Amino acid sequence: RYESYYLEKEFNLKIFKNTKKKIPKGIYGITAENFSNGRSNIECVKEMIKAGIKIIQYREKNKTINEKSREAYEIAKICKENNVIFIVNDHIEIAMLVDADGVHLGQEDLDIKSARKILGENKIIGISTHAIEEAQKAKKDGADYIGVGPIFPTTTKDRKAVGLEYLKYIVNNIDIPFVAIGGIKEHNIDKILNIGAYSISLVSEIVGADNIIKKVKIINEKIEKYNNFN
Ligand code: 3NM
Repeated sequence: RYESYYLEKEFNLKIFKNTKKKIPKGIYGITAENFSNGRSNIECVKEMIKAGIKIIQYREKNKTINEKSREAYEIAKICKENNVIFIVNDHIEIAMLVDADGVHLGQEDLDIKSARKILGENKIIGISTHAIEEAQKAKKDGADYIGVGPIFPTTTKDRKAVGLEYLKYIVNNIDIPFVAIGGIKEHNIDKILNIGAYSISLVSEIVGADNIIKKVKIINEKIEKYNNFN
């Protein structure tokens, strides 16, 4: 039992009121408390927003469902106050509970069509893809965007890198907003930008930075040099 009924009452939420937003181009922020240099997820979110990031995904694998619900609620509030899009990783029930803008699914989670039935047309549904067939299926099933990765080796997610060829394929063949992800750092982001990008996630590189605001500024300066974001 998720106690969602009680949390819903406690939070006094109105669900399904938003109209759907598009995922913005540029940096896609994701929480990762284990890689955050001792900062909490909420501290990281506040810093990422101060740095100008316009979309935040709450990704948390190690807490109880109630801890995650409460944290997601806090982050949803912060995002709303700052006009930042808020996505919940894995948990469609938490996304609904806190009236997030959308949900991000993994290949092993609920399928997109079922998620769409539950969330309706006004919410964003994204899905991680690691192979061409997964990307094609995501598009066919009506995903609003896809994750493309892990491009480079990463310790943030337990998955083998797919390499730049997969990103090239997506850029040239699949017409859907996408987030390039996995092992992307300040020192290798040019390789992504050279191929083309809609949105990019640098998870540990940003949440683990000594200074999140400075790090985001440096990354944004690199992004601005390429016109494929315009
Ligand atoms: N999803 P970092 S890779 C959360 O390929 C996540 O679907 C991936 O973290 C995917 O930027 C990944 O620290 C981890 O490597 C990305």
